[in-house]
Amino acid sequence: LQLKHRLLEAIELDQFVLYYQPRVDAYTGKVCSMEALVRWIHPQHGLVSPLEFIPMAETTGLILRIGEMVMEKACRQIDEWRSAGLAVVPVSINVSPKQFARGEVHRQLAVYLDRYAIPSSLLEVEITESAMMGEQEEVLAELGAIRALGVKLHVDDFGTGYSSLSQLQKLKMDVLKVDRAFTSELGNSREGRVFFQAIVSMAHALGMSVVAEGVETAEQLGILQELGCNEVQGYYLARPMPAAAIPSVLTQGN
Ligand code: G
Ligand code: G
Ligand code: NA
Ligand code: MN
Repeated sequence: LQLKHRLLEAIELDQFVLYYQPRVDAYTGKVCSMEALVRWIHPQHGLVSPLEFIPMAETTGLILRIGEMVMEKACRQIDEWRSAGLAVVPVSINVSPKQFARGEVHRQLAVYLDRYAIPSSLLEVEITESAMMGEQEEVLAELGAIRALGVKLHVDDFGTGYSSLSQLQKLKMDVLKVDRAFTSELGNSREGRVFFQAIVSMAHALGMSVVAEGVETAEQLGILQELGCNEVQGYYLARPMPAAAIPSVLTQGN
């Protein structure tokens, strides 16, 4: 209850910022896109991780306001970078299950893309498997409406839920982000590698691109290159960073 109250206050005082974590092409090392990750700048505690407030935001419904705020902040930031003449790469935002279930994400995307005059190819949406487990017709309608805008869809944390790759293909997901639990197994066991290899092969056969999350070592990156993984994200390549650090990443990487 206390956290809920403080979260509400934080929304009203606009105490949130977005950090950005680059994703790079597994072979060229070129920055091809990035993920927006929300942070709460708490007046006493400093930077607070979403792990500490997203769950509460979900149960209280405050995630609806935070989610829309994240969408607007990402669009405003993309507009600023474009106005500064930077070669902006697509930015993905995380959409939570409750937010997705509302069926309003596509309408909000249309509003902010229009307000900031952003090409829809520059904004992408990440959704977990569990968020797509609702009524199939409604899920299909919302995903279709998002895609109709030209916004690509990522399956976040793939492998932690129960969806099959064929289900994801029916939902026409564009990008499979393999959960970092599987990336961390890569150097440890033959099974880990075989498992990842199977995911990459099937995803490619079904027309989906593959991102490995949580890449922390050169060894993992090397294996992922052998497996044909498309893009990599993780501390080994780049940590989430404040918006001010992004211009140098974009000019270096492109
Ligand atoms: O940035 P960090 O690794 O601390 O994020 C922790 C968790 O919070 C991750 O699961 C991430 O997906 C989630 N998260 C980060 N930013 C957002 C956001 O803007 N919206 C939602 N719904 N989740 C987010
Ligand atoms: O659930 P989601 O995939 O959105 O989680 C993103 C979170 O993962 C972010 O909070 C980010 O800080 C964290 N993250 C990004 N790269 C790495 C990594 O290489 N290792 C670990 N342990 N966490 C990472
Ligand atoms: Na994510
Ligand atoms: Mn993820």
